[in-house]
Amino acid sequence: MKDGAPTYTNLDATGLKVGVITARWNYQLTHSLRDGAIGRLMELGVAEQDIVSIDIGGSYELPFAARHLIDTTEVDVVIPIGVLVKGSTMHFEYIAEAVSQGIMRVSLDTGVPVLFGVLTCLTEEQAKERAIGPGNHGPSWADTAVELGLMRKNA
Ligand code: RBF
Repeated sequence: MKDGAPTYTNLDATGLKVGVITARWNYQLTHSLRDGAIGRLMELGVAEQDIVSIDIGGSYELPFAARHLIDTTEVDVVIPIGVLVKGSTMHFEYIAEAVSQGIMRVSLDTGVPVLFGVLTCLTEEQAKERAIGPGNHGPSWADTAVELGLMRKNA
């Protein structure tokens, strides 16, 4: 566990329904993050049939897809997953800003927690370190999702 990362205890996610949305851009990284998140969700007791996992095009589409999942399924919490790598144009800045604002808006508008499972990296190397192997952020997103999902479900 890295310094500064929160630790959680007594997370029992039995019965929790979780949406996972994965962007296909940088798919080797996003799918590694997704697998890390889903593996941890199941360790915490989420049943396979209670995980709704869909793929979408790129990170920009994550807020819409999160809203769609919330409106059409019974998910208690959503983990949107994307990897943005800074390029030589302004796309990175526009997409990162829109996605972070959009995700927060969906979460507060619907009352369903939606995490920020988006890596915004300056280089591919940074992205790999955070998506593959021991630095994979997916499992810690799963911990956060379960904590918030239970908060809402048990309210
Ligand atoms: N989507 C990502 O998830 N990660 C990226 O690094 C990324 N870079 C992009 C760079 C350019 C120049 C463009 C045009 C799109 C990029 N996208 C990226 C896709 C974006 O999130 C979205 O799917 C498309 O713009 C279609 O709405």
